[in-house]
Amino acid sequence: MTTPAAVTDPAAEATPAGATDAAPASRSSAELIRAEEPVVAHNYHPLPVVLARAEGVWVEDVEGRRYLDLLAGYSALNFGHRHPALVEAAHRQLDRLTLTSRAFHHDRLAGFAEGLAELTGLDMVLPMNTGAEAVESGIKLARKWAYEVKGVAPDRATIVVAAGNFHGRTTTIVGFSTDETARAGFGPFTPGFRVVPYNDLAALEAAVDETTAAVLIEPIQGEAGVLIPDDGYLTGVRELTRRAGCLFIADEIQSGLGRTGRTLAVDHEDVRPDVLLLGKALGGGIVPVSAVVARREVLGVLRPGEHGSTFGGNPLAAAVGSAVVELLATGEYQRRAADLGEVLSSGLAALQGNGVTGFRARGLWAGVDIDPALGTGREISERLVHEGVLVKDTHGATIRIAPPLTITREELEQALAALGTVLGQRA
Ligand code: IF1
Repeated sequence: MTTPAAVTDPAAEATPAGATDAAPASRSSAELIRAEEPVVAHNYHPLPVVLARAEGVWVEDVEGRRYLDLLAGYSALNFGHRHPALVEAAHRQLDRLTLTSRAFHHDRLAGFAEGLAELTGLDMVLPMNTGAEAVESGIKLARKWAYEVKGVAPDRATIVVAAGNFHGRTTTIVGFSTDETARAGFGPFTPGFRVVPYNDLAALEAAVDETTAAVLIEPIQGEAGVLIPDDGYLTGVRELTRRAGCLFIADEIQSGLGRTGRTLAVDHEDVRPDVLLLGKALGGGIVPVSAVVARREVLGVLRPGEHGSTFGGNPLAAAVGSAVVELLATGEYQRRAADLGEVLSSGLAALQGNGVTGFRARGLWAGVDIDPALGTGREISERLVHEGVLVKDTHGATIRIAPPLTITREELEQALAALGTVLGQRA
């Protein structure tokens, strides 16, 4: 396919620093897309761009076209592509020690856990790799806690979750999804989950009983279209779970680590969950790093042999994770997300009625509903590629905007202008 020249970044050199090495393939974008078809599983339908290098907010395809990355690896790239401090931390660690397994101690784990506990206001860290692993680990932890501390009868523990959830792709997790595409064809599923409507405290109250180990929710539902619950919902969940004697597990894998303008999305209501699930940006866009962070009385129930991971908490992951924690400890990224979030929201408000039928935004994160007359979310995303902007649709006519928190005001305005252009075009 032929894509017109992407938006150019006037501040940048022709190619990002470090891009002088020979291209790994001389095949064109079109050839590479065709080459994937017979050999790569079709569990995705990517936009037709083939990226070869990136720096900061900008990505570049095989033909040298540049795009503003407004997806940021589903928030795994909160600090942009190849943030210098994170790349340096990774390089330094690559030259010293990369993997030990947890059969031995290593010299990076204590610092990582101390930093993360301090950043989140909790006590202990269970390091894992992917988000789904952190969620699975949180589920196991809640059940263990329910049997050992709460005294739930053996094998009777339940976990209450919300409709519209997205917590990952394992069989247990898709078993309590309400998205038929994610779930259908993958049963039989793990029992022990109750689904209630999101943002509905009365329904939650009715679902919680003496078997309940935990309530597991996203403080903002990402895949559902960046659904922000009413003010007071998270406080209500905190109070309800405390009263009911069960754990509050917040999945902040997507909402956490600066995205919403605070370190955590629960910070907007000054709420501290018992268990926090983190992932994505914790690995700085370099390596998969996730974690279960919790109070000592909770994580303390896990003993040797009961849970683990070959790669969880490895030296490279811990070094990068520590550097991420250091970036967040400055507060700079949270401030940027809050300030630029206002630019994003007012830009989207200006498009309201001009192709945008509604939007939900917090910090540098927005779900934007597009007038279906203008095309599907997918079609809008494809047209934005031609304007040099990368986003991803969610369900139906909603697109998701989540740029790196390092984006400048000018770049954000450029992206909003591109959206305005695309919405002004007729399907
Ligand atoms: C895909 C969405 C984003 C998550 C929350 C756990 C996980 C995720 C709140 C699992 C993962 C992903 C995975 C990605 C698409 C994506 C996503 F569209 F589904 F909602 F980010 F917007 N909890 N989210 O959002 O983490 O195991 O993937 O590391 O392609 O499935 P993971």
